[in-house]
Amino acid sequence: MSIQTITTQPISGQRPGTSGLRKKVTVFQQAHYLENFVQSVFDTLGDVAGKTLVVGGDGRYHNREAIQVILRMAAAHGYAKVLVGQGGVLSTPAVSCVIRKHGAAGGIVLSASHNPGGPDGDFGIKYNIANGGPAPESITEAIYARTEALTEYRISDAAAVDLNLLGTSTIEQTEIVVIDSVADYAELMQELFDFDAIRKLFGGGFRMCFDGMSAVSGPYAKAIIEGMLGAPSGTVINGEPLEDFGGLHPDPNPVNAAQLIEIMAADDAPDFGAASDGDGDRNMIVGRKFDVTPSDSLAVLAANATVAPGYRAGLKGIARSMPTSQASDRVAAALGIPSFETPTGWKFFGNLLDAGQATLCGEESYGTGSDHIREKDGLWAVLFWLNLLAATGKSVQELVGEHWARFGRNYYSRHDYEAVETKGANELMDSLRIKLATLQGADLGAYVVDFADDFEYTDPIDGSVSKKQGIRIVMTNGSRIVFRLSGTGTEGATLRVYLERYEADPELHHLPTQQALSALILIAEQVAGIEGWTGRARPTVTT
Ligand code: VG1
Ligand code: CO
Repeated sequence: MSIQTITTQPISGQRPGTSGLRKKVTVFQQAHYLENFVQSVFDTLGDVAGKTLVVGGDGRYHNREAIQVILRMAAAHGYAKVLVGQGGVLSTPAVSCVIRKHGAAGGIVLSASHNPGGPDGDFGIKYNIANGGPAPESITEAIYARTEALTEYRISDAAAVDLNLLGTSTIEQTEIVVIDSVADYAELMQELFDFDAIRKLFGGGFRMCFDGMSAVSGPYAKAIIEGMLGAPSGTVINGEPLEDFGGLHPDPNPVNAAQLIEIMAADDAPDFGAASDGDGDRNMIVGRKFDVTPSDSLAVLAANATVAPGYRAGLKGIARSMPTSQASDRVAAALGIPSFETPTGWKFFGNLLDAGQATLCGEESYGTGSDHIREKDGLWAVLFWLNLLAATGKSVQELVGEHWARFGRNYYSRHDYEAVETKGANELMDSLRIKLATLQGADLGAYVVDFADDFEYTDPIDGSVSKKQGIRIVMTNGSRIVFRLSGTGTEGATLRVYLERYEADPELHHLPTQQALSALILIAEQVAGIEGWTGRARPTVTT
Protein backbone atom coordinates (compact mmCIF):
# COMPACT_ATOMS: atom_id res chain seq x y z
CA MET A 1 0.00 0.00 0.00
CA SER A 2 1.50 3.36 -0.96
CA ILE A 3 0.58 6.93 -1.80
CA GLN A 4 0.69 7.85 -5.46
CA THR A 5 1.02 11.30 -6.97
CA ILE A 6 -0.93 11.40 -10.22
CA THR A 7 -0.38 14.04 -12.89
CA THR A 8 -3.57 15.74 -14.04
CA GLN A 9 -4.84 18.85 -15.82
CA PRO A 10 -7.50 21.35 -14.85
CA ILE A 11 -10.99 20.34 -15.97
CA SER A 12 -13.21 23.30 -16.78
CA GLY A 13 -16.66 23.83 -15.30
CA GLN A 14 -16.05 22.53 -11.77
CA ARG A 15 -17.73 25.50 -10.12
CA PRO A 16 -20.08 24.52 -7.27
CA GLY A 17 -23.63 25.86 -7.69
CA THR A 18 -26.40 26.43 -5.15
CA SER A 19 -25.53 23.17 -3.41
CA GLY A 20 -22.23 21.70 -4.58
CA LEU A 21 -20.99 20.47 -7.93
CA ARG A 22 -23.72 18.65 -9.87
CA LYS A 23 -23.18 17.00 -13.23
CA LYS A 24 -24.31 13.98 -15.19
CA VAL A 25 -22.96 10.67 -13.87
CA THR A 26 -21.13 10.27 -17.19
CA VAL A 27 -19.23 13.49 -16.49
CA PHE A 28 -18.17 12.23 -13.06
CA GLN A 29 -17.04 8.97 -14.68
CA GLN A 30 -14.46 10.80 -16.80
CA ALA A 31 -10.85 10.15 -15.83
CA HIS A 32 -9.66 12.41 -12.98
CA TYR A 33 -12.96 14.32 -12.76
CA LEU A 34 -13.84 13.44 -9.18
CA GLU A 35 -10.20 13.24 -8.07
CA ASN A 36 -9.48 16.76 -9.34
CA PHE A 37 -12.38 18.21 -7.41
CA VAL A 38 -11.56 16.35 -4.20
CA GLN A 39 -7.88 17.37 -4.45
CA SER A 40 -9.02 20.97 -4.88
CA VAL A 41 -11.11 20.66 -1.73
CA PHE A 42 -8.16 19.29 0.25
CA ASP A 43 -5.78 21.92 -1.17
CA THR A 44 -8.24 24.66 -0.19
CA LEU A 45 -8.53 23.30 3.34
CA GLY A 46 -4.77 23.20 3.82
CA ASP A 47 -3.32 20.85 6.40
CA VAL A 48 -5.85 18.14 7.25
CA ALA A 49 -3.40 15.84 9.00
CA GLY A 50 -4.77 14.44 12.24
CA LYS A 51 -8.34 15.60 11.54
CA THR A 52 -11.62 13.72 11.13
CA LEU A 53 -13.67 13.71 7.93
CA VAL A 54 -17.24 12.43 7.47
CA VAL A 55 -18.21 10.88 4.13
CA GLY A 56 -21.59 9.70 2.94
CA GLY A 57 -24.03 9.94 0.10
CA ASP A 58 -27.64 9.40 -0.85
CA GLY A 59 -26.92 5.94 -2.26
CA ARG A 60 -27.47 6.90 -5.86
CA TYR A 61 -25.66 5.26 -8.77
CA HIS A 62 -21.86 5.86 -8.59
CA ASN A 63 -22.01 6.54 -4.82
CA ARG A 64 -19.90 3.55 -3.77
CA GLU A 65 -17.23 4.06 -6.45
CA ALA A 66 -16.89 7.73 -5.54
CA ILE A 67 -16.61 6.94 -1.84
CA GLN A 68 -13.77 4.46 -2.39
CA VAL A 69 -11.84 7.17 -4.27
CA ILE A 70 -12.46 9.74 -1.54
CA LEU A 71 -11.36 7.32 1.22
CA ARG A 72 -8.08 6.63 -0.59
CA MET A 73 -7.50 10.33 -1.20
CA ALA A 74 -8.33 11.26 2.41
CA ALA A 75 -5.79 8.66 3.56
CA ALA A 76 -3.18 10.09 1.19
CA HIS A 77 -3.68 13.48 2.84
CA GLY A 78 -3.20 12.20 6.36
CA TYR A 79 -6.65 12.46 7.91
CA ALA A 80 -6.56 10.65 11.26
CA LYS A 81 -10.03 9.25 10.81
CA VAL A 82 -12.81 9.04 8.27
CA LEU A 83 -16.36 8.24 9.41
CA VAL A 84 -18.35 6.75 6.57
CA GLY A 85 -22.00 5.67 6.60
CA GLN A 86 -22.71 1.95 6.23
CA GLY A 87 -23.11 1.06 2.57
CA GLY A 88 -21.75 4.53 1.82
CA VAL A 89 -25.12 5.95 2.87
CA LEU A 90 -25.77 9.03 4.97
CA SER A 91 -28.59 11.47 4.37
CA THR A 92 -27.48 15.10 4.06
CA PRO A 93 -28.91 15.99 7.50
CA ALA A 94 -27.24 12.89 8.97
CA VAL A 95 -23.84 14.04 7.62
CA SER A 96 -24.40 17.39 9.31
CA CYS A 97 -25.40 15.67 12.54
CA VAL A 98 -22.41 13.30 12.52
CA ILE A 99 -19.90 16.11 11.80
CA ARG A 100 -21.18 18.06 14.80
CA LYS A 101 -21.56 15.15 17.18
CA HIS A 102 -18.10 13.71 16.50
CA GLY A 103 -16.28 17.03 16.27
CA ALA A 104 -15.16 16.35 12.69
CA ALA A 105 -13.34 19.03 10.71
CA GLY A 106 -15.84 18.63 7.90
CA GLY A 107 -17.59 16.24 5.57
CA ILE A 108 -18.12 15.31 1.97
CA VAL A 109 -21.69 14.73 0.80
CA LEU A 110 -22.27 12.79 -2.40
CA SER A 111 -25.66 13.74 -3.75
CA ALA A 112 -27.53 15.45 -6.52
CA SER A 113 -30.47 15.70 -4.14
CA HIS A 114 -33.78 15.72 -5.99
CA ASN A 115 -32.23 15.27 -9.45
CA PRO A 116 -32.84 11.85 -11.07
CA GLY A 117 -30.17 9.16 -10.60
CA GLY A 118 -28.93 6.11 -12.49
CA PRO A 119 -26.31 5.75 -15.25
CA ASP A 120 -27.97 8.54 -17.27
CA GLY A 121 -28.90 10.60 -14.22
CA ASP A 122 -27.05 13.11 -12.09
CA PHE A 123 -24.35 12.93 -9.46
CA GLY A 124 -22.99 15.56 -7.12
CA ILE A 125 -20.45 16.38 -4.46
CA LYS A 126 -20.19 19.10 -1.86
CA TYR A 127 -18.02 19.94 1.10
CA ASN A 128 -19.45 20.78 4.54
CA ILE A 129 -17.44 22.62 7.17
CA ALA A 130 -16.93 21.92 10.87
CA ASN A 131 -20.28 23.45 11.91
CA GLY A 132 -21.94 20.74 9.80
CA GLY A 133 -23.17 23.10 7.12
CA PRO A 134 -22.39 23.63 3.45
CA ALA A 135 -19.17 25.54 2.86
CA PRO A 136 -19.79 29.26 2.37
CA GLU A 137 -19.18 30.95 -0.99
CA SER A 138 -15.70 32.10 0.01
CA ILE A 139 -14.65 28.44 0.27
CA THR A 140 -16.58 27.11 -2.73
CA GLU A 141 -15.08 29.86 -4.90
CA ALA A 142 -11.58 29.03 -3.62
CA ILE A 143 -12.18 25.35 -4.45
CA TYR A 144 -13.26 26.35 -7.94
CA ALA A 145 -10.20 28.55 -8.41
CA ARG A 146 -8.04 25.61 -7.37
CA THR A 147 -9.69 23.28 -9.92
CA GLU A 148 -8.57 25.72 -12.61
CA ALA A 149 -4.92 25.42 -11.66
CA LEU A 150 -4.54 21.81 -10.58
CA THR A 151 -1.58 19.74 -11.87
CA GLU A 152 -1.59 16.66 -9.63
CA TYR A 153 -3.50 14.77 -6.97
CA ARG A 154 -2.56 12.30 -4.27
CA ILE A 155 -4.24 8.97 -3.70
CA SER A 156 -3.44 5.72 -1.93
CA ASP A 157 -3.44 2.57 -4.03
CA ALA A 158 -4.99 0.56 -1.17
CA ALA A 159 -7.72 -1.98 -1.87
CA ALA A 160 -11.39 -1.07 -1.51
CA VAL A 161 -12.89 -0.93 1.99
CA ASP A 162 -15.91 -3.14 2.72
CA LEU A 163 -18.56 -0.48 3.26
CA ASN A 164 -21.20 -2.99 4.31
CA LEU A 165 -19.43 -4.04 7.48
CA LEU A 166 -19.64 -1.84 10.59
CA GLY A 167 -16.24 -1.30 12.21
CA THR A 168 -12.75 0.04 11.72
CA SER A 169 -10.07 -0.68 9.14
CA THR A 170 -7.08 1.36 7.97
CA ILE A 171 -5.80 2.83 4.75
CA GLU A 172 -2.22 4.06 5.15
CA GLN A 173 -2.29 5.67 8.62
CA THR A 174 -5.98 6.64 8.41
CA GLU A 175 -8.67 4.87 10.41
CA ILE A 176 -11.74 4.21 8.29
CA VAL A 177 -14.77 3.74 10.54
CA VAL A 178 -17.97 2.44 8.97
CA ILE A 179 -20.77 3.77 11.17
CA ASP A 180 -24.48 3.02 11.47
CA SER A 181 -26.15 5.47 9.08
CA VAL A 182 -29.18 6.16 11.29
CA ALA A 183 -28.15 5.90 14.98
CA ASP A 184 -26.66 9.37 15.67
CA TYR A 185 -29.43 11.08 13.76
CA ALA A 186 -32.22 9.13 15.47
CA GLU A 187 -30.77 9.96 18.87
CA LEU A 188 -30.82 13.68 18.07
CA MET A 189 -34.45 13.54 16.91
CA GLN A 190 -35.42 11.89 20.17
CA GLU A 191 -33.95 14.82 22.09
CA LEU A 192 -35.92 17.40 20.11
CA PHE A 193 -39.41 15.95 19.94
CA ASP A 194 -41.94 14.44 22.31
CA PHE A 195 -41.67 10.81 21.21
CA ASP A 196 -44.04 9.65 23.97
CA ALA A 197 -46.81 11.91 22.72
CA ILE A 198 -46.25 10.81 19.12
CA ARG A 199 -46.24 7.14 20.18
CA LYS A 200 -49.59 7.70 21.90
CA LEU A 201 -50.94 9.34 18.76
CA PHE A 202 -50.07 6.28 16.66
CA GLY A 203 -51.31 4.02 19.45
CA GLY A 204 -54.70 5.72 19.16
CA GLY A 205 -55.07 4.71 15.52
CA PHE A 206 -53.65 7.81 13.84
CA ARG A 207 -52.61 6.87 10.31
CA MET A 208 -49.75 8.27 8.29
CA CYS A 209 -48.09 7.69 4.93
CA PHE A 210 -44.42 8.60 4.50
CA ASP A 211 -43.12 8.39 0.94
CA GLY A 212 -39.38 7.70 0.89
CA MET A 213 -39.41 8.10 -2.91
CA SER A 214 -36.99 5.12 -3.14
CA ALA A 215 -34.29 7.44 -1.85
CA VAL A 216 -32.15 7.84 1.24
CA SER A 217 -34.77 8.74 3.85
CA GLY A 218 -36.52 5.33 3.77
CA PRO A 219 -34.23 3.63 6.31
CA TYR A 220 -34.34 6.69 8.59
CA ALA A 221 -38.12 6.93 8.42
CA LYS A 222 -38.57 3.21 9.02
CA ALA A 223 -36.24 3.19 12.02
CA ILE A 224 -37.79 6.27 13.60
CA ILE A 225 -41.46 6.32 12.55
CA GLU A 226 -42.19 2.61 12.36
CA GLY A 227 -39.50 1.55 14.85
CA MET A 228 -39.18 4.07 17.66
CA LEU A 229 -42.61 5.68 17.28
CA GLY A 230 -44.57 2.50 16.75
CA ALA A 231 -46.39 3.38 13.54
CA PRO A 232 -47.62 0.23 11.80
CA SER A 233 -45.27 -1.26 9.23
CA GLY A 234 -46.29 -0.10 5.78
CA THR A 235 -46.52 3.49 7.03
CA VAL A 236 -43.35 4.14 5.03
CA ILE A 237 -43.81 3.53 1.32
CA ASN A 238 -41.04 3.40 -1.29
CA GLY A 239 -38.75 2.94 1.70
CA GLU A 240 -35.99 0.93 -0.02
CA PRO A 241 -33.30 3.19 -1.45
CA LEU A 242 -32.65 2.42 -5.11
CA GLU A 243 -29.64 3.55 -7.12
CA ASP A 244 -31.93 5.11 -9.73
CA PHE A 245 -34.85 6.01 -7.42
CA GLY A 246 -37.04 3.72 -9.51
CA GLY A 247 -36.42 5.98 -12.50
CA LEU A 248 -38.37 8.83 -10.87
CA HIS A 249 -37.50 12.33 -9.65
CA PRO A 250 -37.01 12.00 -5.88
CA ASP A 251 -38.42 15.50 -5.44
CA PRO A 252 -41.16 15.83 -2.83
CA ASN A 253 -43.63 18.15 -4.49
CA PRO A 254 -47.20 17.48 -5.61
CA VAL A 255 -46.03 16.87 -9.19
CA ASN A 256 -43.26 14.34 -8.51
CA ALA A 257 -44.75 12.73 -5.41
CA ALA A 258 -47.93 11.94 -7.33
CA GLN A 259 -48.43 8.57 -5.60
CA LEU A 260 -48.56 10.17 -2.15
CA ILE A 261 -50.90 12.91 -3.37
CA GLU A 262 -53.23 10.24 -4.76
CA ILE A 263 -53.18 8.32 -1.47
CA MET A 264 -53.94 11.52 0.45
CA ALA A 265 -56.79 12.41 -1.91
CA ALA A 266 -58.64 9.11 -1.39
CA ASP A 267 -61.78 8.99 0.77
CA ASP A 268 -60.04 6.66 3.23
CA ALA A 269 -56.84 8.73 3.21
CA PRO A 270 -54.49 8.58 6.20
CA ASP A 271 -54.51 11.52 8.61
CA PHE A 272 -51.09 12.74 7.59
CA GLY A 273 -48.79 12.42 4.59
CA ALA A 274 -45.18 13.38 4.04
CA ALA A 275 -42.34 12.81 1.60
CA SER A 276 -38.64 13.51 1.42
CA ASP A 277 -36.14 13.88 -1.41
CA GLY A 278 -33.08 12.05 -2.77
CA ASP A 279 -30.73 13.05 0.04
CA GLY A 280 -33.34 13.44 2.80
CA ASP A 281 -33.10 17.17 3.37
CA ARG A 282 -36.43 18.22 1.84
CA ASN A 283 -39.94 17.59 3.08
CA MET A 284 -43.46 17.88 1.81
CA ILE A 285 -46.33 17.97 4.30
CA VAL A 286 -49.76 16.80 3.21
CA GLY A 287 -53.08 16.62 5.00
CA ARG A 288 -56.22 14.88 3.79
CA LYS A 289 -56.93 16.33 0.34
CA PHE A 290 -54.75 19.25 1.31
CA ASP A 291 -51.09 20.05 0.66
CA VAL A 292 -49.18 22.55 2.73
CA THR A 293 -46.89 24.95 0.89
CA PRO A 294 -43.35 24.90 2.30
CA SER A 295 -43.51 28.60 3.15
CA ASP A 296 -46.70 28.02 5.17
CA SER A 297 -45.13 24.98 6.84
CA LEU A 298 -42.25 27.11 8.10
CA ALA A 299 -44.67 29.74 9.39
CA VAL A 300 -46.93 27.20 11.14
CA LEU A 301 -43.98 25.44 12.80
CA ALA A 302 -42.56 28.79 13.91
CA ALA A 303 -45.87 29.92 15.39
CA ASN A 304 -46.24 26.63 17.32
CA ALA A 305 -42.59 25.79 17.96
CA THR A 306 -42.85 25.62 21.74
CA VAL A 307 -44.96 22.44 21.57
CA ALA A 308 -41.71 20.55 20.87
CA PRO A 309 -39.36 19.98 23.81
CA GLY A 310 -36.33 21.08 21.77
CA TYR A 311 -37.88 24.50 21.17
CA ARG A 312 -39.72 25.04 24.45
CA ALA A 313 -37.52 28.03 25.27
CA GLY A 314 -38.81 29.84 22.18
CA LEU A 315 -37.15 31.01 19.00
CA LYS A 316 -34.33 33.52 18.64
CA GLY A 317 -35.19 34.46 15.09
CA ILE A 318 -36.53 33.09 11.81
CA ALA A 319 -34.59 33.08 8.55
CA ARG A 320 -35.98 32.41 5.09
CA SER A 321 -34.55 32.57 1.61
CA MET A 322 -35.57 35.64 -0.35
CA PRO A 323 -38.02 33.87 -2.72
CA THR A 324 -39.74 32.12 0.21
CA SER A 325 -43.09 33.70 1.08
CA GLN A 326 -43.27 36.34 3.76
CA ALA A 327 -45.65 34.25 5.90
CA SER A 328 -42.91 33.52 8.44
CA ASP A 329 -42.05 37.25 8.70
CA ARG A 330 -45.53 37.82 10.11
CA VAL A 331 -44.97 35.15 12.74
CA ALA A 332 -41.60 36.65 13.68
CA ALA A 333 -43.23 40.07 14.04
CA ALA A 334 -45.96 38.61 16.28
CA LEU A 335 -43.36 36.83 18.41
CA GLY A 336 -41.23 39.99 18.59
CA ILE A 337 -38.17 38.24 17.16
CA PRO A 338 -36.05 39.17 14.14
CA SER A 339 -36.61 37.74 10.65
CA PHE A 340 -33.84 37.39 8.08
CA GLU A 341 -33.99 37.24 4.29
CA THR A 342 -31.06 35.39 2.70
CA PRO A 343 -30.16 34.30 -0.84
CA THR A 344 -31.32 30.86 -2.03
CA GLY A 345 -29.30 27.93 -0.68
CA TRP A 346 -28.79 26.59 2.83
CA LYS A 347 -25.19 27.81 3.04
CA PHE A 348 -26.46 31.32 3.74
CA PHE A 349 -28.17 30.26 6.99
CA GLY A 350 -25.01 28.91 8.62
CA ASN A 351 -23.64 32.15 10.03
CA LEU A 352 -27.02 33.19 11.47
CA LEU A 353 -27.43 29.82 13.15
CA ASP A 354 -23.86 29.79 14.49
CA ALA A 355 -24.29 33.29 15.88
CA GLY A 356 -27.52 32.32 17.66
CA GLN A 357 -29.52 34.87 15.69
CA ALA A 358 -31.95 32.42 14.11
CA THR A 359 -33.47 29.16 15.36
CA LEU A 360 -35.70 28.13 12.44
CA CYS A 361 -34.90 28.46 8.73
CA GLY A 362 -36.81 27.65 5.60
CA GLU A 363 -36.93 27.74 1.85
CA GLU A 364 -39.90 27.62 -0.49
CA SER A 365 -38.27 24.61 -2.19
CA TYR A 366 -39.55 22.19 0.46
CA GLY A 367 -36.66 22.88 2.81
CA THR A 368 -37.08 23.45 6.54
CA GLY A 369 -34.62 23.18 9.39
CA SER A 370 -33.26 24.60 12.61
CA ASP A 371 -30.14 25.15 14.66
CA HIS A 372 -30.05 21.43 15.62
CA ILE A 373 -27.78 20.89 12.59
CA ARG A 374 -26.63 23.07 9.67
CA GLU A 375 -28.56 21.49 6.80
CA LYS A 376 -32.23 21.49 6.02
CA ASP A 377 -33.79 18.36 7.40
CA GLY A 378 -36.71 16.48 5.85
CA LEU A 379 -37.54 13.97 8.57
CA TRP A 380 -37.02 16.59 11.28
CA ALA A 381 -39.82 18.67 9.73
CA VAL A 382 -42.07 15.63 9.53
CA LEU A 383 -41.44 14.80 13.20
CA PHE A 384 -42.08 18.43 14.13
CA TRP A 385 -45.47 18.21 12.41
CA LEU A 386 -46.20 14.89 14.15
CA ASN A 387 -45.34 16.52 17.47
CA LEU A 388 -47.66 19.41 16.65
CA LEU A 389 -50.51 17.10 15.58
CA ALA A 390 -50.05 15.03 18.76
CA ALA A 391 -49.94 18.09 21.01
CA THR A 392 -53.02 19.78 19.57
CA GLY A 393 -55.16 16.87 18.40
CA LYS A 394 -55.99 18.96 15.34
CA SER A 395 -55.74 18.02 11.67
CA VAL A 396 -53.21 19.48 9.25
CA GLN A 397 -55.95 21.40 7.50
CA GLU A 398 -57.31 22.83 10.74
CA LEU A 399 -53.86 23.98 11.85
CA VAL A 400 -53.14 25.72 8.56
CA GLY A 401 -56.65 27.22 8.33
CA GLU A 402 -56.37 28.64 11.84
CA HIS A 403 -52.93 29.99 11.02
CA TRP A 404 -54.31 31.85 8.00
CA ALA A 405 -57.21 33.19 10.03
CA ARG A 406 -54.77 34.61 12.55
CA PHE A 407 -51.99 35.89 10.30
CA GLY A 408 -53.61 36.17 6.87
CA ARG A 409 -52.67 33.97 3.91
CA ASN A 410 -49.70 34.44 1.63
CA TYR A 411 -50.86 32.79 -1.59
CA TYR A 412 -47.73 31.36 -3.12
CA SER A 413 -46.57 29.44 -6.16
CA ARG A 414 -43.37 28.70 -8.05
CA HIS A 415 -43.37 28.19 -11.80
CA ASP A 416 -40.36 26.34 -13.21
CA TYR A 417 -39.35 26.42 -16.86
CA GLU A 418 -36.92 23.52 -16.90
CA ALA A 419 -34.11 22.79 -19.34
CA VAL A 420 -34.65 25.85 -21.51
CA GLU A 421 -31.82 27.20 -23.67
CA THR A 422 -29.17 28.87 -21.55
CA LYS A 423 -28.75 31.76 -23.96
CA GLY A 424 -32.43 32.75 -23.96
CA ALA A 425 -32.65 32.38 -20.17
CA ASN A 426 -29.63 34.63 -19.63
CA GLU A 427 -31.01 37.19 -22.07
CA LEU A 428 -34.34 37.18 -20.25
CA MET A 429 -32.57 37.98 -16.98
CA ASP A 430 -30.35 40.62 -18.61
CA SER A 431 -33.32 42.33 -20.20
CA LEU A 432 -35.13 42.35 -16.87
CA ARG A 433 -32.08 43.94 -15.23
CA ILE A 434 -32.13 46.72 -17.80
CA LYS A 435 -35.84 47.31 -17.09
CA LEU A 436 -35.46 47.54 -13.31
CA ALA A 437 -35.14 51.32 -13.11
CA THR A 438 -38.20 51.91 -15.30
CA LEU A 439 -40.33 49.53 -13.23
CA GLN A 440 -40.08 51.64 -10.12
CA GLY A 441 -43.51 53.17 -9.46
CA ALA A 442 -45.01 51.57 -12.59
CA ASP A 443 -48.72 50.73 -12.75
CA LEU A 444 -49.10 47.06 -13.60
CA GLY A 445 -52.81 46.34 -13.81
CA ALA A 446 -54.14 46.24 -10.27
CA TYR A 447 -50.63 46.60 -8.85
CA VAL A 448 -48.19 49.46 -8.38
CA VAL A 449 -44.50 48.63 -8.16
CA ASP A 450 -42.96 49.70 -4.87
CA PHE A 451 -39.43 48.73 -5.90
CA ALA A 452 -37.65 46.41 -8.30
CA ASP A 453 -34.07 45.25 -7.83
CA ASP A 454 -31.53 42.48 -8.21
CA PHE A 455 -31.34 41.01 -4.71
CA GLU A 456 -28.04 41.59 -2.99
CA TYR A 457 -27.21 40.19 0.44
CA THR A 458 -24.75 41.40 3.01
CA ASP A 459 -24.18 38.70 5.61
CA PRO A 460 -24.91 40.39 8.97
CA ILE A 461 -22.28 38.26 10.70
CA ASP A 462 -19.21 38.34 8.45
CA GLY A 463 -20.12 41.20 6.13
CA SER A 464 -19.62 39.13 2.96
CA VAL A 465 -21.65 40.34 -0.01
CA SER A 466 -23.52 38.11 -2.50
CA LYS A 467 -24.81 39.84 -5.63
CA LYS A 468 -27.30 38.96 -8.38
CA GLN A 469 -29.36 36.63 -6.21
CA GLY A 470 -32.66 37.07 -8.05
CA ILE A 471 -34.72 39.84 -9.57
CA ARG A 472 -37.63 40.92 -7.46
CA ILE A 473 -40.53 43.13 -8.34
CA VAL A 474 -42.25 44.12 -5.13
CA MET A 475 -45.67 45.79 -5.22
CA THR A 476 -46.86 48.47 -2.83
CA ASN A 477 -49.16 45.94 -1.10
CA GLY A 478 -46.32 43.48 -0.51
CA SER A 479 -47.20 41.12 -3.38
CA ARG A 480 -44.11 40.01 -5.27
CA ILE A 481 -42.75 38.39 -8.40
CA VAL A 482 -39.22 37.00 -8.27
CA PHE A 483 -37.16 35.68 -11.19
CA ARG A 484 -34.10 33.45 -10.73
CA LEU A 485 -32.07 30.96 -12.67
CA SER A 486 -31.50 27.62 -10.94
CA GLY A 487 -28.02 26.73 -9.73
CA THR A 488 -28.61 22.98 -9.36
CA GLY A 489 -29.61 21.81 -12.84
CA THR A 490 -27.37 19.88 -15.22
CA GLU A 491 -29.13 20.56 -18.52
CA GLY A 492 -29.49 23.99 -20.11
CA ALA A 493 -31.02 26.53 -17.74
CA THR A 494 -34.05 26.45 -15.48
CA LEU A 495 -35.99 29.65 -14.95
CA ARG A 496 -37.86 29.90 -11.66
CA VAL A 497 -40.67 32.43 -11.31
CA TYR A 498 -41.89 32.90 -7.73
CA LEU A 499 -45.31 34.50 -7.14
CA GLU A 500 -46.72 35.76 -3.88
CA ARG A 501 -49.87 37.64 -2.89
CA TYR A 502 -51.03 38.45 0.60
CA GLU A 503 -54.69 38.14 1.52
CA ALA A 504 -55.89 39.30 4.94
CA ASP A 505 -59.59 38.55 4.47
CA PRO A 506 -60.53 35.08 5.83
CA GLU A 507 -63.47 34.99 3.40
CA LEU A 508 -60.91 34.85 0.60
CA HIS A 509 -58.54 32.24 2.04
CA HIS A 510 -59.82 29.25 0.11
CA LEU A 511 -59.38 30.14 -3.54
CA PRO A 512 -57.42 27.81 -5.82
CA THR A 513 -53.84 29.12 -5.63
CA GLN A 514 -53.26 29.61 -9.37
CA GLN A 515 -56.53 31.52 -9.59
CA ALA A 516 -55.62 33.72 -6.66
CA LEU A 517 -52.31 34.53 -8.36
CA SER A 518 -53.63 34.87 -11.92
CA ALA A 519 -53.12 38.64 -12.17
CA LEU A 520 -49.50 38.32 -11.01
CA ILE A 521 -48.89 35.42 -13.42
CA LEU A 522 -50.04 37.65 -16.28
CA ILE A 523 -47.79 40.50 -15.14
CA ALA A 524 -44.79 38.16 -14.90
CA GLU A 525 -45.25 37.18 -18.55
CA GLN A 526 -45.79 40.79 -19.65
CA VAL A 527 -42.75 42.13 -17.82
CA ALA A 528 -40.32 39.31 -18.58
CA GLY A 529 -41.52 38.05 -21.98
CA ILE A 530 -41.02 34.46 -20.81
CA GLU A 531 -42.51 32.84 -23.90
CA GLY A 532 -40.48 35.02 -26.23
CA TRP A 533 -37.14 34.24 -24.56
CA THR A 534 -37.72 30.57 -23.70
CA GLY A 535 -40.21 29.44 -26.33
CA ARG A 536 -42.36 28.05 -23.53
CA ALA A 537 -45.97 29.13 -23.17
CA ARG A 538 -46.28 27.50 -19.74
CA PRO A 539 -44.09 26.15 -16.96
CA THR A 540 -42.97 22.52 -16.85
CA VAL A 541 -43.54 22.26 -13.09
CA THR A 542 -45.85 24.34 -10.91
CA THR A 543 -45.55 23.99 -7.16
C1 VG1 B 1 -32.74 24.58 -5.42
C2 VG1 B 1 -33.70 25.32 -4.50
C3 VG1 B 1 -32.95 25.84 -3.28
C4 VG1 B 1 -32.26 24.67 -2.57
C5 VG1 B 1 -31.36 23.96 -3.55
C6 VG1 B 1 -30.71 22.73 -2.97
O1 VG1 B 1 -31.75 25.48 -5.89
O2 VG1 B 1 -34.32 26.37 -5.18
O3 VG1 B 1 -33.88 26.47 -2.44
O4 VG1 B 1 -31.50 25.13 -1.50
O5 VG1 B 1 -32.11 23.53 -4.70
O6 VG1 B 1 -31.66 21.83 -2.49
P1 VG1 B 1 -31.83 26.17 -7.34
O7 VG1 B 1 -30.55 26.97 -7.47
O8 VG1 B 1 -31.95 25.06 -8.34
O9 VG1 B 1 -33.04 27.02 -7.34
V1 VG1 B 1 -31.32 20.19 -2.47
O10 VG1 B 1 -32.54 19.43 -1.71
O11 VG1 B 1 -30.91 19.98 -4.02
O12 VG1 B 1 -29.82 19.95 -1.60
CO1 CO C 1 -31.98 17.61 -1.14
